[in-house]
Amino acid sequence: MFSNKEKFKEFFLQRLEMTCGKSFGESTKRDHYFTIGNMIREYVSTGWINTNERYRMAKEKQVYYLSIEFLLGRLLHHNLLNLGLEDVVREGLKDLGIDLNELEEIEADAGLGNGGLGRLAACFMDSLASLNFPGHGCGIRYKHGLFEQKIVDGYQVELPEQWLRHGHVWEVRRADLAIEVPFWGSVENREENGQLVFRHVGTETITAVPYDMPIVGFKTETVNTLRLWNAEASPYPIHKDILKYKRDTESVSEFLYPDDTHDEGKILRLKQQYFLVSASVRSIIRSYKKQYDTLQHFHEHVCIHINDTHPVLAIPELMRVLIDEEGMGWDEAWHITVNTISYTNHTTLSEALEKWPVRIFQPLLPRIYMIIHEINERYCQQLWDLYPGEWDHIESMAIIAHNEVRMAHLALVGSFSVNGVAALHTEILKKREMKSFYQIFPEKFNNKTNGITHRRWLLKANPLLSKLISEGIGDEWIQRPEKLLELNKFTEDTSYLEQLYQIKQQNKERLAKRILEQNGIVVDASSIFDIHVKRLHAYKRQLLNILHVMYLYNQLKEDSSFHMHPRTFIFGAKASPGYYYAKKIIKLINTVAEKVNKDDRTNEKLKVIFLENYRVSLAEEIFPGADISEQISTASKEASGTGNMKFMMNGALTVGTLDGANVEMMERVGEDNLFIFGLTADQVLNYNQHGGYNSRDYYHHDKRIRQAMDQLINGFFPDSDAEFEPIFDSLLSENDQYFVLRDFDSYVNIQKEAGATYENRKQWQKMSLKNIAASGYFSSDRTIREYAEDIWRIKAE
Ligand code: 26V
Repeated sequence: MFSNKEKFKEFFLQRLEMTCGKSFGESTKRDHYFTIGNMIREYVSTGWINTNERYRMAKEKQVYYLSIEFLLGRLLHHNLLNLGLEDVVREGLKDLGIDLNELEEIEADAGLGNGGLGRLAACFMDSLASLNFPGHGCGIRYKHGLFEQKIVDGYQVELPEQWLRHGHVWEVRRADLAIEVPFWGSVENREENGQLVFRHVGTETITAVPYDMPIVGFKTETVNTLRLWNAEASPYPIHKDILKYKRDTESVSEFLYPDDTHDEGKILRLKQQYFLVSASVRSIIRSYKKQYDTLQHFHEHVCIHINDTHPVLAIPELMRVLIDEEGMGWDEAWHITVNTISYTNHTTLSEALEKWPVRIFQPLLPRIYMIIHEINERYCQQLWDLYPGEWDHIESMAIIAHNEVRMAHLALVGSFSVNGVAALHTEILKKREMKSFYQIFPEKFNNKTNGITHRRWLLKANPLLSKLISEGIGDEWIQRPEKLLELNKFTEDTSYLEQLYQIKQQNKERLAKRILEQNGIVVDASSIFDIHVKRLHAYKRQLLNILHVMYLYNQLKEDSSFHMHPRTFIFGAKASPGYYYAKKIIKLINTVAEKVNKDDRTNEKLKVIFLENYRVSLAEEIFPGADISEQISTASKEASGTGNMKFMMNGALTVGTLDGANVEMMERVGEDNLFIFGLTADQVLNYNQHGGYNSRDYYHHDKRIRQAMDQLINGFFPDSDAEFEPIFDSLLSENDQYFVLRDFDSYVNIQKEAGATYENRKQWQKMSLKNIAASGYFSSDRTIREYAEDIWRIKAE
């Protein structure tokens, strides 16, 4: 049906009538979108069946990537591109008067994630399939993905996101493969043939129904599976209040990260985690048993990867199945479990390290709790042998202590591999955060620097640049992104550099158009587009950026000789609904924007834009239009960052600290080709350990800082009363935990240098080209190959 344009049109019109029950004349854009989507999904199904068949026959080792988040974004264009069908479909639709780009805009983002961790999972899915690895995803089919952000009066307002409202063409419901997941109840034990046997009774069960999505590799036959579990009421409920039971049950897959400030929310989150893990582990074992008679060699054929600690209950769940359902002894089950599970750590922030109160955990998951308790007992015994008498040390490493279950400790003990996501992050894990674990399990620790799929973030998001690259070095880079290095031969080629510049301008115009549509503000594409997009968090220091903007504004107002190249500061960020401070920063950015954009004395030079509802599809328009990429986290706090790589691949220059993967970006592109400033991780960690930082000194001795900070509280922003006092206090009375004031001067200087460099057009383009050339290393294809080889030990088909 896609062999040529004419055939495609014929099928399309036929299918439109069949699926929508309308004539072409009556049909809407949405009907067109769904028709195309359905056609593609069906087209893919043969490859999907064949891939599964191949995996079954070949008995190759499989990896399952368990993640509480999959931030996929839109799939129509992505699938067309990977299948090599884009041209036929675009041309065919054009003949019918339909614009493919408009249809793409109809698709809702599958936004089942909150930030880097979820987007990484999505990039990994693409690389696994594109490299023909037998790797599948397991997640939750949230009814509402990450909230939709509206900005009202400068404040963030959250609306429930509705990606499933019109149905989702890329999923297939597999009710026949549903799994019952038990909660609550109690554990009975009795002796059978001289062995203690456990039974979990009096449970309330939730039915996990899989929705499978095909993950289409780029120009390959491989179609892997992303299985998302939907929570539904059991078909045979024994409850009196059926409606309440149904509501409670379905709530498990209703929202991503429900509010956990109260016990009810905590229970729901823990339920989600066990729901994902139990359904996934048991469905993995179910397929395994179709091929193998015993589970004794399970770990040689299956790897279960846990993306951060949210799916860590896969460890006790696998133990439970092996012991309670398969009748295995503890030691054998433990051997298999530890050798099946691998774990990635994505953050060292202590507030993000999960801990569950035993009073919540034990009643909800009594059998799982028993198993964790036993794991802890045996492990603490080992610790005792290693560190006799050192109670405090043992307690600090225990899995259960102070009436809490520590999920990261369970992951460290129950897996064979623990990896960080950038070299610096892994070193910090080994030397500091997880030092005591590294001492006893050094062989488990390894680094896998993150990557991004260059197919979505360059080939799809930036077609103009992709074309120029292919004209320069051929199109082999699409299969082998490390070939982008060949672009370095153009660093002295004025004509090539000029084309690069023109493309950047066109992408900036496109972004400017989006800004005009969304914000009603005209921005000048000849200004520097300086962009800061990521989740809003104090450590990511959007505050440092906006204080610098305030400083520039003050300079422009006060010093008529102050020169700066015109700049448009663009922000995009969602704050967690309960994160009060982060929401204040959003309000501050919008308040500054309001003032600065309206000031006719300065707004030729300085504009501030807050793009609401930052998400994957918007990001795809933002990265290609960036000149400067803001990666300014307090050193040591950002585990890796992946936005930094997307900017780099699209030719933006980084203004950044030596944090996360920025360090490796610098090593690859050379320190002259980005703008590095601020404290190093060692300096920050040193301050944290030994003190010695007093933010007041910076407030008192630096006029620029004092002026901008005073403006937060002195009525400079009309109607804002005490609005920004918490920000002022965090910097002063709370001694500026993230070293914003400490790094301010060095940030101002590097920004000045970046501005001056931009005015040397050729120099800038040369640096930009070198960044694109060096970005190939940060393709997730490289990352996935490393995981496949060093951790999962899987082979490409
Ligand atoms: C964050 C949040 C925030 C919202 C409420 C619930 C919740 C639960 C867990 C977390 C931890 C998120 C960890 C994370 O996303 N880490 C990011 O992982 C990226 C991929 O490895 C990495 O590039 C980023 O540096 C790191 O922050």
